[in-house]
Amino acid sequence: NDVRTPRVVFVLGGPGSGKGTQCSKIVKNYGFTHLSAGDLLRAEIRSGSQYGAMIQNTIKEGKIVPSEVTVKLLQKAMKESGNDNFLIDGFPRNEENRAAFETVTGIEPEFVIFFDCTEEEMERRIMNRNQGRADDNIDTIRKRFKVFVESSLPVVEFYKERGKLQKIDATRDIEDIFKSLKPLFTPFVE
Ligand code: UP5
Ligand code: MG
Repeated sequence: NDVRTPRVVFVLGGPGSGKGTQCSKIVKNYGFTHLSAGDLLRAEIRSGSQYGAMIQNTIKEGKIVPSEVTVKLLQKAMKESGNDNFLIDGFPRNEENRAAFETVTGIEPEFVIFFDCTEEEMERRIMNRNQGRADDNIDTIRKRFKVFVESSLPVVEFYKERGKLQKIDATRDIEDIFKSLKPLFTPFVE
């Protein structure tokens, strides 16, 4: 049977909460493909896409790119991966994202991880990152926090109400956080 339904885990959390860091560790140990929606959008800017300027401005303002663009990029990356298990990092960021992904792909997440972290700690982590991201400046960081609280936390709440949320204390060190994630993924390797 070659019609397999992909298994998806959404990885949510504020800017700098450690989504990318923990996804890399999960990938190494549990055979998932990591798709960071933010990374896909940044690659789309570099590719010279017709949406490049729009995406760049949206990211600089800390706002959320329209779903049709992001969902298309995610779908394409899923197809190209040849894998069936996906960690989707930093998506869905609002109700529109959530509904569009479900409608277009027909996929509902197995579960949803939420990295719970204080803004003080997230700000410290981002300001120490130094990877030249256009949104890693104090002005844009404040905007990202505001959008996260107003638009993304309601999505976290949506999955909590459906019993799908795994809330993780993300203020701890990298290894301690990973230890709490392991039991969530061991069922997938058996
Ligand atoms: N670090 C990580 N874990 C640590 C720990 N436990 N203790 C101490 N330090 C830790 O980590 C951030 C930094 O902290 C790193 O230097 C790391 O070493 C250290 P990282 O793992 O990179 O955190 P992450 O949560 O991935 O932070 P990121 O900045 O990537 O989160 P954002 O959600 O802000 O960024 P993303 O790339 O997802 O989105 C960027 C923008 O793209 C959005 O603001 C939006 O404009 C746009 N976007 C959309 O419009 N739609 C989408 O669907 C997705 C993005
Ligand atoms: Mg990231």
